[in-house]
Amino acid sequence: MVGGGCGRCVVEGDQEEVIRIGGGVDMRKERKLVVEEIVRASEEYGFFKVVNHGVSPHIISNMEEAAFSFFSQPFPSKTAFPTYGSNNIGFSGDLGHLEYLILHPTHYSSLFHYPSNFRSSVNEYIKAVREVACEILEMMAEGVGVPNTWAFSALLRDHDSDSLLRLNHYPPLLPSHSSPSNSYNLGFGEHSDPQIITILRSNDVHGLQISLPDKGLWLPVSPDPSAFFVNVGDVLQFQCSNYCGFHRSVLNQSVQCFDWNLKVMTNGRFVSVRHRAVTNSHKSRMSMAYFGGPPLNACIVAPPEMVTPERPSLYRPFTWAEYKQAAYSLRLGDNRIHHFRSST
Ligand SMILES: O=C(O)CCC(=O)C(=O)O
Repeated sequence: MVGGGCGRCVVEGDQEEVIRIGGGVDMRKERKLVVEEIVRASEEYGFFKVVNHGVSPHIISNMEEAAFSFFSQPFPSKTAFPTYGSNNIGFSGDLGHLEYLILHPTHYSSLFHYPSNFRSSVNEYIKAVREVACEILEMMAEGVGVPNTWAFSALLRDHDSDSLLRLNHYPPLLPSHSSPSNSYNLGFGEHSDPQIITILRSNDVHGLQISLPDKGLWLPVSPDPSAFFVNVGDVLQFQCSNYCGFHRSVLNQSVQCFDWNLKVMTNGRFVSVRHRAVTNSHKSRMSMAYFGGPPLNACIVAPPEMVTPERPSLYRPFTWAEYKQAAYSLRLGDNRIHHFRSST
């Protein structure tokens, strides 16, 4: 169990492995300890659980109820919403046993067609989880020694931040529909999240699995509806981010100061976690993933102070728009980070 009470787990297949990851990160603990735990987990797994995160259970249950009620509509009503999808994930032929709805928090007009109670549940939820994401990013910046701790979080707070909320509904899989050749059926195939950070939460139904770096094993993650799971995204793995000229004027900072302040990176110090969701349950599973992304024209580039002869820059500079386009044109499980390595 990742981030669970006992910190032990059994990995799928015949091979059993007990892995010590430790309990979930308790956000109410002394800040210094929280920072250390977050950095360690981000370096080792790119994944951790946070408890005592401060988001009201009321906000969470409203969002979950709104999501269940959306998915309980007849199929033709759901397909009337352009960002609703089922079974097809992305544009490259990936399939999964799920239905989903994508909501863009910064484009409030995209919620225009939804009932007002749905809209307010979404807006409240996004506001609350974005705060959690920003707080974590500020601690990460502090932990890796970035002088301005808002360096990462500013990308999510930016008016043009390309963040989104994805609601995934995995209906119960009847035994007659499950694949006889597999001990599991894929709800959402293996991938890493392209953005900076993901704040993920599910109802009390199993399904999420993470891949352990260098071990080739899948680790089932016990659900905990009172907690959030945090995925390090690809951009945070590379990251250093630096806004383009447009943003300089928006934030009204001196260019020199602004460049310095927003130069943040992990240059491969953190890893983005590969994960998947399986449907081996007879219960409906609902997951809600907030993906914190930078503005489209944010430049992702390693800053000189993090690049040394011993640790040369791993990735070439690129914009988030460029990376996003690559991510969307490849298969879900493809290694897209590889295309942005300095040597290619
Ligand atoms: O349902 C889950 O737990 C994972 C969902 C996921 O990986 C995604 O939406 O990208």
